[in-house]
Amino acid sequence: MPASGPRLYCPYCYEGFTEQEIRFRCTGRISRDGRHCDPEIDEVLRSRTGFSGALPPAFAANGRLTSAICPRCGAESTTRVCPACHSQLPVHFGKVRSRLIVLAGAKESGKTVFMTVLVHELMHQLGEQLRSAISGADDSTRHRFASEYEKPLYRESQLLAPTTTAGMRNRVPLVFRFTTAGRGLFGLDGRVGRSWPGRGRPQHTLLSFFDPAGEDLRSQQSVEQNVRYLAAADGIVLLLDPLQMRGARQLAAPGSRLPTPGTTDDDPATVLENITDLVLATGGRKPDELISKPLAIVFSKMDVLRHDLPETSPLRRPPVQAPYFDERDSQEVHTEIQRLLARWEGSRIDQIAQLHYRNYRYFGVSALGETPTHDNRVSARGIRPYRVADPFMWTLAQLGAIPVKRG
Ligand SMILES: Nc1nc2c(ncn2[C@@H]2O[C@H](COP(=O)(O)OP(=O)(O)OP(=O)(O)O)[C@@H](O)[C@H]2O)c(=O)[nH]1
Ligand SMILES: [Mg+2]
Ligand SMILES: [Zn+2]
Ligand SMILES: [Zn+2]
Repeated sequence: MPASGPRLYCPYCYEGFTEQEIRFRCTGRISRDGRHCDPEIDEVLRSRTGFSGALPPAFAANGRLTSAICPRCGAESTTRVCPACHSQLPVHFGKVRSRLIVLAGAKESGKTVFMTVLVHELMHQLGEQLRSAISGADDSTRHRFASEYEKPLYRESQLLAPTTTAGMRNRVPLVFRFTTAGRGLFGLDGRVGRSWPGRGRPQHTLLSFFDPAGEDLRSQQSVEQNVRYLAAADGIVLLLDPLQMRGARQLAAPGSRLPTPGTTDDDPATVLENITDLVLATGGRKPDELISKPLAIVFSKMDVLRHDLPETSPLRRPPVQAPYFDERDSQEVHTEIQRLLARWEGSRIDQIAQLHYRNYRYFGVSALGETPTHDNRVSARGIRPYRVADPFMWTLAQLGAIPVKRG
């Protein structure tokens, strides 16, 4: 059978395949004629994800269908798995759009904290604001998010240990189902200058967040493992730590917890350069063409630099609370960061971005809202995020998944 149809990307391993190539996993239940398949270790799944439990076998069938008959035992199965890594695919996979959002950034730039706070916010206040709901798309995401991300940060007030390359498990992205109410419920009228598809009905989007270990992104060589992730990504959120920029570090509020001074590899401009080389390596464009993949360039830990901003800075005002993306507010933040880059000795960042990207935008966020304590715990005042949703909403708006309010 020829492999045809639109290319899909697995939200767990980011390999591409066609719908037809989707495989199934036997249920292991007894079939009508009394046969059944015993669970066994799935070597493909183990080598790709580290999962070493026993499961009934995976088998090939017509992946366009929602069920298939196991050739070994004759039982019907509706469990669809990725042909490349054998992860169980989320229920709506292939039928609803998936958006793969890759987080990138140097070691200690704040990726894990940012992702945890963003998802937590989407589950609570922000979800209400966007009239949306988010939930883990599989058991492993639900379990890992609650126990390894949310619990330490929100219940134990501990900042998370550096993400490591050694542990296989954290190399598997967390996959969420993000559901927004259709147009009718959004209550959008003349305020929003862009048509919005799928009126009235809920819109499902699968979101895959890959939170790499920063130590992976240090050198050109180790970064290459991430080429596949960047190639398949619909959007890239690059976290840069302003405290690794000489000009900004010296402006940090007294008493702020500063990151270990980095080498040139941790310098935000170098990080952007490395990522750009990788995106260029994924190909698909003429040598003189700009990269069109949306790139959100996010400066983290802005709480530490807030005191240095003028009263009128857009990075001091409360963020817009509305179920759409506010283009004007975002442009103002973008311009403000451009101004700050000069002050932080980071103008090179803007040169690299302009030279290579058609669609990039600057953001300033604080996941925690204030500096952690000296022993790296959340302050007694708790987590009070600032503008964490902006890069996410911009990326979704670029991908047509949420409405935009223009100037
Ligand atoms: N002031 C301030 N510090 C932060 C914030 N977010 C993170 N940090 C600090 O930055 C450290 C690193 O954050 P992580 O989210 O673990 O960084 P990471 O990019 O995931 O790091 P790796 O996993 O090593 O790549 C934290 O332990 C905090 O000390 C923030 O919003 N404000
Ligand atoms: Mg991390
Ligand atoms: Zn079977
Ligand atoms: Zn896969």
